[in-house]
Amino acid sequence: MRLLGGAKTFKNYIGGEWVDADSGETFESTSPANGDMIGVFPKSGPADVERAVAVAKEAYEDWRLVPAPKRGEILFRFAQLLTEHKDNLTDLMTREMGKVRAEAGGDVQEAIDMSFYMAGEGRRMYGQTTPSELRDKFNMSVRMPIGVVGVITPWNFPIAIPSWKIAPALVAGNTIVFKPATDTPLLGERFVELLAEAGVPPGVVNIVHGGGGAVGDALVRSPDVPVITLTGSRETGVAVLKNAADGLKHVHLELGGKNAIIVLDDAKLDLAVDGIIWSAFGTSGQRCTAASRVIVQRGVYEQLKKRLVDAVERLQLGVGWEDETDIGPVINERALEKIHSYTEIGTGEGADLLTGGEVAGGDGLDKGFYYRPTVFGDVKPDMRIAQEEIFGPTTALIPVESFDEAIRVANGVQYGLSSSIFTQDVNTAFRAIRDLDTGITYINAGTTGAEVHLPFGGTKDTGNGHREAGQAALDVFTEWKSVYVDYSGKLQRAQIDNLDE
Ligand code: UN1
Repeated sequence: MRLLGGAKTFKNYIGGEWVDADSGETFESTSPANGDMIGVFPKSGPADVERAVAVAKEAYEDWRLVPAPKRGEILFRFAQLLTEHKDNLTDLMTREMGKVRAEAGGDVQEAIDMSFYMAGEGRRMYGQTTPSELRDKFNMSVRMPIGVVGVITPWNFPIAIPSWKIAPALVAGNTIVFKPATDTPLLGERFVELLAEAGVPPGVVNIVHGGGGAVGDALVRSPDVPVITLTGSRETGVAVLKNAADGLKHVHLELGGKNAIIVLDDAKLDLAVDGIIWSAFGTSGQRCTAASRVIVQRGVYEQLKKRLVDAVERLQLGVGWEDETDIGPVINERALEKIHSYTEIGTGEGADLLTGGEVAGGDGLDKGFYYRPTVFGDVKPDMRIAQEEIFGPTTALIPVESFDEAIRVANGVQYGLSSSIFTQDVNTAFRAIRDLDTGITYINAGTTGAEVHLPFGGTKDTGNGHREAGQAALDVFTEWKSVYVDYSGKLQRAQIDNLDE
């Protein structure tokens, strides 16, 4: 096993072997916290993808026949290995991705939970048995694997999200070509190393490093990859869907969010402030589920604004591996520029910049990409900062008069991932559950914190109708087969020969 420290050169893993990119080209991974070099990785292209897809296709012929409980046992061992390596992976994540230690540990834990959960699916993967309309006939449905799955993952949950896709795909009997984000290749590589150590046979999981344009696109267009699963931006999702259309592929997309927390006049304000801080600024706001809007009923608006700004100004920016740090860096310079451009947009639109709004420097922060947690007040629902995904530590306070207006504003965006409401009234809470048009709703908690055994995903432009996590994930990675067994010994025609019964 490779150890961290010093710049090491890493490879693709194809057919059970560690290999360079066909072109011999490389790219570097550096820490967003302080610029340290993390490693050098193969800059792969279509030829590498083709090779990986070919071995994955071949490996599929055996893997699909391995009993699902046995496939599950390998995932169980993988979950145990993740547990053993949790500290090490957590530390690496604070360096390669930048999130703070507690959150990095949560990211790894999410993968442990998902792997144990999907290991159990190896002994469930329930189908249906139903009565037949004819005598001496037996009906059932079973889940069948599909083939090679192209897995394209983002950098913000570099261990958790690969597990959301790879664990269910594997237990169902598919094989994998995995392209991790170029900002977090080492975490992707460690993930695959541990899967191999857990006993995944050669060719069943392959990793090909490189950019979306070269590697991702080749996967999406490959005729031998019937399933693509992507977590990324709306723009990438639309391009993937278009490029996969000619192949009539199964495409699972988990895209953006513009998630809102509603705070009503009867809310417990300190609890709401805690929920907002956690959901808006955790992972430096770089979650699809981040709360980038806070919709506040007029009666508590001034009070909430004051308490929130006070709390935000106490947050400590720094490197993720120091215990006193509350907020780590954002992922790279491009992100920093995008986030700052939204501060300018918000100010230009006439929103009230209450705190933050600048790149943070001093105390060694200049070596990384740090942005001060930013809160805008008096934001109008149609302003760009209240409509577009920023993916950074910026949130917008939107005052409203009533519950109905709050729901209208919350739903008035193109995305529909997560939502939350703070209220003490149980009737109001249930109305919100009914009326908020999102895939996930929290009552008296922020917009983040999904657990692995319930469906994860969203409505509208957040995706294309699929869900990951829980049993719903199996729908992405399996095809239903309906089976009819006629043991009457004669021809019995459905819809025709049962009419006399
Ligand atoms: C994401 O941001 O893409 O509920 C995933 C949450 C985490 C997962 C977020 N458990 O925020």
